[in-house]
Amino acid sequence: MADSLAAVAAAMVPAGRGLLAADEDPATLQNRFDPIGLEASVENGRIYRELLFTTPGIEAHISGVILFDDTLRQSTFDGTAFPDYLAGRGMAPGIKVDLEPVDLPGFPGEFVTEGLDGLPRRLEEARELGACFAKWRAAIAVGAGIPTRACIDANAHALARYAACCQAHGLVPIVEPEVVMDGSHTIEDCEVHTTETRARVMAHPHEHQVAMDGIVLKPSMVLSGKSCPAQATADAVAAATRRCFSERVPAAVSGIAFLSGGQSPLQATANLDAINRLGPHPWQMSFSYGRALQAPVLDAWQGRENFREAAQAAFLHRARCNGAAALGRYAEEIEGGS
Ligand code: 5MM
Repeated sequence: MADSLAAVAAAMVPAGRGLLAADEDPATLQNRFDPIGLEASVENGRIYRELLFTTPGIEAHISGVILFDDTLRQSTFDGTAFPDYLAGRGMAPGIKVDLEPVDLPGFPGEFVTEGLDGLPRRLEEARELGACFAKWRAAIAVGAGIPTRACIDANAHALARYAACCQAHGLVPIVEPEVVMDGSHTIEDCEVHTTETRARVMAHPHEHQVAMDGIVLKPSMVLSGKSCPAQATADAVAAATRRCFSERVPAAVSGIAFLSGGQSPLQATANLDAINRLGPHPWQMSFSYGRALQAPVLDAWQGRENFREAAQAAFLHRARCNGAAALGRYAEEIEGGS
């Protein structure tokens, strides 16, 4: 079992490819659709996801797709279940299994992600539906006096229990500790909090006997807070991110696939590229982007069938740029030609 988990995990982060996070819950999907005036109905969600998944050539850059529970049960227009469709094109299907972050009692402004109750049953069902991996996101907020050690530990503990449960049910866990970008904190503050979060998140799986070669780590990059007046350059982001993760994440971990977390699509690509240009490291350092891959697609699509091809071209282009960045080979010329 451990071997096959390691093989699946390695296949999720191969050289020059990364993951598409398309696991928005209905409320988040509505937020994404609001700017184009589209209702996030079940069918509109299905149509949009079909547009993404059926983009010609996308499998050259996308190794897997994280799905929301309802999408795992949906099909293409001609009746092929999405997990089968994705697997048939060499893209691993996975499922978001965390529920939502809820207030952490006693710690105002901090959250802990729920979803452990009933998790074994949900994982079993997801596996039967074709999922080969799962995802759980912990959101660590930064502000005055936060994050606290209690918040980081509560989330790290839940992530470890989730990861152990996934592996027991034959699914690779994506472990996603996100130090949230909202706020006016500096990149130096972010590095301190990301380092502490990484250390605690890496300690708990070990205690819970999680096989490290059977997980994919999905962290946030070390960034300036969104409203910090001094925004760090890509080189500074890369240096701080590499300091935080290089040599401190066990080499056995199959791969690191960063989230975009509210960076613009171009920033997310440039930062990933700068991280990979800083020389060799033990794992693939790739992407698992939601907004940074999808924002240009939604802009191009506008919810209109006649813009479908333009939307798919925008998706393919962004995926190609990020695939190049995962190898440290992104260049402005690539942006120019789609
Ligand atoms: C696609 O968004 C995911 C689910 O978000 P909700 O729980 O709000 O519906 C999210 O977890 C996502 O997988 C990651 O945060 C990465 O997305 P970004 O946009 O940060 O790259």
